[in-house]
Amino acid sequence: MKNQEVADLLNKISALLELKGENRFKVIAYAEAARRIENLSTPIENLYREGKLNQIPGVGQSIAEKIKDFLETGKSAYLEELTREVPEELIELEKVPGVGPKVALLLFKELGIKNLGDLEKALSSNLLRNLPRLGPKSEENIKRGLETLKRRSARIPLGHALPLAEELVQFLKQFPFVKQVEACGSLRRMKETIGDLDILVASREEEKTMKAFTGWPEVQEVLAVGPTKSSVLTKSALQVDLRVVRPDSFGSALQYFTGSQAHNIKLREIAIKKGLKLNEYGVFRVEDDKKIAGETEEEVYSALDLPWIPPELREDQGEIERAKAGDLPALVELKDIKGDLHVHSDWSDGTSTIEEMVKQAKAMGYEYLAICDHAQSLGVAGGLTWEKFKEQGKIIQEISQREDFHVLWGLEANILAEGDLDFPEETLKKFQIVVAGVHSAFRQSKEKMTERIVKAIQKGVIHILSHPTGRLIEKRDPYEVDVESILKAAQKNRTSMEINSSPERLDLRDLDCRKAKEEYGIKMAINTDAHSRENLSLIKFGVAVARRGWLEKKDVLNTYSWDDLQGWLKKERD
Ligand code: DGT
Ligand code: CA
Ligand code: CA
Repeated sequence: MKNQEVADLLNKISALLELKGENRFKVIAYAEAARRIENLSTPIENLYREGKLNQIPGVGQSIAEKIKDFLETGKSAYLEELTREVPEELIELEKVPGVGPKVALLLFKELGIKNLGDLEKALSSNLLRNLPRLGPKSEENIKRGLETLKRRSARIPLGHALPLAEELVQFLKQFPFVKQVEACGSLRRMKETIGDLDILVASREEEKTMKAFTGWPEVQEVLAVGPTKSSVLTKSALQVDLRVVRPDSFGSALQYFTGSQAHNIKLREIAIKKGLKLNEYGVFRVEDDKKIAGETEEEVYSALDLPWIPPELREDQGEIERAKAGDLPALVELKDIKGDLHVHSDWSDGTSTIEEMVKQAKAMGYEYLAICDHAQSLGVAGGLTWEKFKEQGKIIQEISQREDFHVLWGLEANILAEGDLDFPEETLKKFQIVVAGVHSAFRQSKEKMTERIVKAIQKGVIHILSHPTGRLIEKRDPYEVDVESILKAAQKNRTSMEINSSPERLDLRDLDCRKAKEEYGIKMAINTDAHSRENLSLIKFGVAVARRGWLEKKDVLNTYSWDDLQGWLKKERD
């Protein structure tokens, strides 16, 4: 089905016509046709074959020609003609607050500015103030506009967005006219970064809901207010879109605005094949337009003969096919987690005592906790010598007995530049659990880094490889490393891969988790790497990554009972 592609093409043409300063009605006609086609319930190829393009509301002779050309050749001669006059990149430029189509064209014609980078350069040399119709004031406006756009377009880590979303949901719930509230979009799918926040409200009082929303104390700027949709910018520069629907459409709207878009497109195709129409208002029979579902999400999926699909899977990565076959994975849940296998204490660079960490773990309902402080080669993090570790081991044993709780005596060893570890294998084998990871010399070549980690794994003493790719989300790229080679070595040596739950790491990432499980049968350990007792609660982010990686309970090491875990840890030493 090519409806979306055709709609994108028409939207692009509309934007370029506007840039060229063409007749307003023509600009609107293309945008309107795009909107109609996007909401069409039949594949546009079929309408074309039956000679019925003209019957789509808003599609006249001229637009029909453009669609025909695109469907026949896979490209558009008209678009190409337009882009010879105005580069497509200018559409991006127009998004800068204060720029608009006229100014964008002016910037291009006078200064050859085509994109945001060009604009930034021109601004830094104050070139705009001398242009006709602009001046120092417009220049200042555009400068600020560019800053705003840059802030707005950066993706926000899930760890920052989730608490804010939870706060907003609680805030809205206190109003009696708000019947239901839910965060949707990429946040509900628990993606590691969030573009903007999408909030859905069920209410019969749209106006009051909008007032309540724009009155949220976190709001910095109201971007748009409409009857059913409003957008604001928070003080932390996150854009929030809010939609209001009637309660009987809440389920279908929740489904629609949760996305992903790719997942939704597939669902719509299934609906069409069944003679149904699916949109944010409900599921409708095409023949008589009768609504057959919409109040709950379960109902919507069920109308398409599908079981409810967990939001974390809705990325069109095979989940719909598996759902059809009744073969969806039973995803691991937070309540399945029985302990944390990688935390630090104030013996190295943590801020809580071992006892505080243990008390917190008990309060969370865990059965076990592994204290894995840094070792001597990591001087900056207060790494411990073997003597110190021995001393700590005794204390851990005492606390374990006193608290009647399984505390594992472990360490987080460093994989040094040449693939060696802080202590010889014989010493490492004395610990109950060995976690190891890269903490220095990040800038090696890909071959060197891969070789280094593989060599460390092959020593056969590492139970868990911590933060396997070393990335810091939106801050530091993963170090250059061949993940496949590491997974291969891990499979051979029965080493577990960590899913580091720290929201700035989330490492291993979702796609690699799925690969590790499906292609290598590797067990993952969802750890927090907490350096304080508060941070033990970050485990939920690791669980989200695991779920996005299709992991079930049996794939996750720290869902094991204490007995099974001990068995696994010992087996690794054979
Ligand atoms: P983000 O914000 O970039 O992290 O990603 P999402 O998935 O939250 O995307 P967003 O905010 O643009 O839209 C939220 C959901 O609404 C999206 O996942 C699917 C649905 N949606 C939005 N616009 C469209 C559209 O034009 N067509 C379709 N089929 N679905 C859409
Ligand atoms: Ca979003
Ligand atoms: Ca949005």
